[in-house]
Amino acid sequence: MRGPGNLYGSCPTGWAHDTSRCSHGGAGVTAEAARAAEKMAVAVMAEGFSFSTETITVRAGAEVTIEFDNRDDGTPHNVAVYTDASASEAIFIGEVVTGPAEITYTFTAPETPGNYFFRCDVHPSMHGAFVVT
Ligand SMILES: [Cu+2]
Repeated sequence: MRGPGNLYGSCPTGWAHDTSRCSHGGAGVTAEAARAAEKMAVAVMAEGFSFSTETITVRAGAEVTIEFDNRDDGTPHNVAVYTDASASEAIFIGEVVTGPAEITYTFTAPETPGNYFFRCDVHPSMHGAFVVT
C-alpha cells in the first residue's frame, strides 16, 4: 500500500493522538532529541609511546568527542575502544595519525555502564580503561 493514505507506514488510524503506539512523532522524538544532546569532550595525548591518561570516563549513550593529540614525531598512533582487553569486539576505532598531528574522533558511548577498554592499535602496550557510567 502506497500513497497519501499511508504516509505513516504501519501507524494505526489516529496515530497522532496515540504516541505510545506509534514512533513517528510526539514523545518518542522528544526523548531521542534529549538523549542526543548529551555531549562529552575528552582530551587524550600520546607522547613517548604513552597515553596521557589511563582512564577515559564517559556517560552511557553520550556523544563522545576525543580530541587526540599525537606528539610523537614520525610515529603512528590512534585511539580505539573495545568491549574488553581482548580487543576482539570494537566499539570505535579511530583513524591512525602520524605525529605530530591532532585529530578529533566522535562516536556514541555504549548504552550499558561498565568497564570497557581503549588502546592504540599500532602499539597495544598503550592502553587504559574506558569507563561508562
Ligand atoms: Cu601507538
